[in-house]
Amino acid sequence: MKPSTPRPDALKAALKDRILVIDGAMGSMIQEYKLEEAAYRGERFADYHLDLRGNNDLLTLTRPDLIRDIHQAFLDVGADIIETNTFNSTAVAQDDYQLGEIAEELNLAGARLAREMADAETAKNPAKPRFVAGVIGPTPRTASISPDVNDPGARNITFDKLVEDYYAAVRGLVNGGVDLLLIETIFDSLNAKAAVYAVLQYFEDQSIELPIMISVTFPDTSGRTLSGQTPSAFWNSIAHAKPLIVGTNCGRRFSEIRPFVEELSEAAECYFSGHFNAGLPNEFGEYDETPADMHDELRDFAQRGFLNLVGGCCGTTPGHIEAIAKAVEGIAPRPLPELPVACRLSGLEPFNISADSLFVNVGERCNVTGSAIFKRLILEGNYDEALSVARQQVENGAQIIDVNMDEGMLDAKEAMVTFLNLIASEPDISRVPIMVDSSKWDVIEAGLKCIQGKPVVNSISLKEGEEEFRERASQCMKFGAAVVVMAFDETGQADTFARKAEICKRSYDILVNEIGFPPQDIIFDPNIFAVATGIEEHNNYAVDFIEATAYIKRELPHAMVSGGVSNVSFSFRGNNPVREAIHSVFLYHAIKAGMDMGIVNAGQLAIYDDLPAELRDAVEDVVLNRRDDGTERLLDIAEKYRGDGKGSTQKEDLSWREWPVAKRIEHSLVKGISNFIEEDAEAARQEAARPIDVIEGPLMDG
Ligand code: THG
Repeated sequence: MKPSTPRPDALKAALKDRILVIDGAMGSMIQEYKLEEAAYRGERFADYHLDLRGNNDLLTLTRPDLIRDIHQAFLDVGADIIETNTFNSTAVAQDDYQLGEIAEELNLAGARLAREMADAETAKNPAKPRFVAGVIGPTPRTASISPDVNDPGARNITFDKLVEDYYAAVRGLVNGGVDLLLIETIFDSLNAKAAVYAVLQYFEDQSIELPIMISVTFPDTSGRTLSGQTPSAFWNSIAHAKPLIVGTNCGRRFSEIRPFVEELSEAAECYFSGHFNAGLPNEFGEYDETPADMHDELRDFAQRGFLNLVGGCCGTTPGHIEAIAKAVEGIAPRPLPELPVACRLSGLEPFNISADSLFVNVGERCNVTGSAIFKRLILEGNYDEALSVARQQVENGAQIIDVNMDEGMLDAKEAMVTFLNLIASEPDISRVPIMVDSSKWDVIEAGLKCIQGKPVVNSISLKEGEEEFRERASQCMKFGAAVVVMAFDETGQADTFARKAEICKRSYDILVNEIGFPPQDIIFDPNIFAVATGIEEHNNYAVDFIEATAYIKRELPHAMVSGGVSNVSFSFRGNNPVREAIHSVFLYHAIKAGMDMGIVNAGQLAIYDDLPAELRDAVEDVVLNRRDDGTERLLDIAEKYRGDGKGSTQKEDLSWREWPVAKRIEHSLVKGISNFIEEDAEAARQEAARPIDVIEGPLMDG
């Protein structure tokens, strides 16, 4: 990286010092001029074959005088940052006027013009430097929402096209001299992730770095983005950009969205901004919030310590910005929060895993090699039913869903994309993060391009050498994905403790120390292999995994450990009760050693303490490799527990319903049984002196 330039440093210094002010609306200011078609065309487009009225970004070329005046008006009332007139200067947006090819030129010209204005102002008063934010708009298309209500998996823009267009926009803005890049008015986090990808790729290609600002829109009072994410889920999706500033703009009036703005401010680890509309346009297309309204609301918000940067969006005039600047004058800026280290994933909702989190269940069933049913559904093209496999897992407690389409008979890439796009339109599934599972990198990449949340890549490894490993890990950083790293190197899969430890350590050093991968986003998988196979060399596999887990948790700070739990019991295929017992015993010991998460059959995990003692002891001998004849002894008793092979060691035993109510509640909570909870809570309330006693008594005990 080249050393950063003086202006970004001055911007950072100013942010430390005070609440900065960003300008108001460009669009609604232009509207005030009531321009006719001829004004938009100017000389250059006088004979253009399409109407150009409304293409505001074009005015940078055809009416630069007017754009200058607007910039000047906002500089005059004290704006520290002015925004380039480039909201629609992406090829896909300009294509509405068949002007995609001048998109980069619009960015370059927009940036130069704002640069010139800001520099002239700074020259007048060097004590108050003015900055230029290069605006990167949302485009008229959404990458994670279908344009067709009858076809929820359809899309009218791809991630790749967005990256291409954003990349050209960024090049124009940077060449025109902007001080920071502002990805704004975000409706769909996947569009924003494409913009981030383009920016990071451009920085990498040019060996430069500029501050990034990212600003999301709350279009209604649901507390979600248009694409359905909560504020903190949104933060998790874009945090990999390491923005200097995150915030919100446009959308509803501040008072209507304040709680969501506060949630975002609390989640964001960087500086925080809000540049709000003067309300939504009323029936006459006018904005109702007066400068005085915005002054009072934002003064209060700043005083409560939420703001580092403030300004206006649609409907805000220089009058509004003057009032807002006065409102925050002298108020201390929001201090940068210090949040605990965590792996911060998201679907529509955030899912944060930190050192004191409980074990995380990753649903294994959406896997064409791991489930005969799922495979049949996908091969038949029955995606509706396939979605219900995903839904069931979430209902059964899966906190992440693994998706794997690696199957010879299938175009894995296409199946992955189809399934993920369909999941995106099912809020009860897509509220959880996705784990994209494939042995083919192009399938993983295709999957990542469909996911607006922060997913997990499953997996990368040193199998094909360091160069490819580094390359894929850096890709994950640009996509904003956590990553499963298999204990696999150039010579093969690690099967002993020593090899597992050596490979994980080497992988960690490359990731963390060489390429700056966040260690909390690394999930090691030190290989769960089947035990009790009859082959003596396999007997210590579970022990080796458990010891490797302890090593990773001890020696590789913040990294997590996962594994495919059902692998361990492959030799008992067809005998599910025994398989579940093996999983339960394995997890009991692996979790004690520090295992953070596992790919499991969610909802089919037996509870260690509930296993019949005989079975548990026999399984434990095998898992912990405690005796040479462990496998034979387990085989001897396995048939007794087989049942119909499908069933579970947890037979529907309702004898607990006879217990006292407090014990019943405790039982339900521990087992995650929801069927009786209303009935029991009500029974407990009737027995209790006060309702709060139910909460503080049996519920807390449970
Ligand atoms: N590590 C990582 N990823 C992984 C694995 C791993 N992904 C795939 C796999 N291993 C984890 N997922 C499964 C899914 C299902 C089964 C095992 C592992 C399984 N299925 C039954 C069987 O094959 O007998 C069910 C069959 C059926 O229902 O048809 O055991 O280790 N990083």
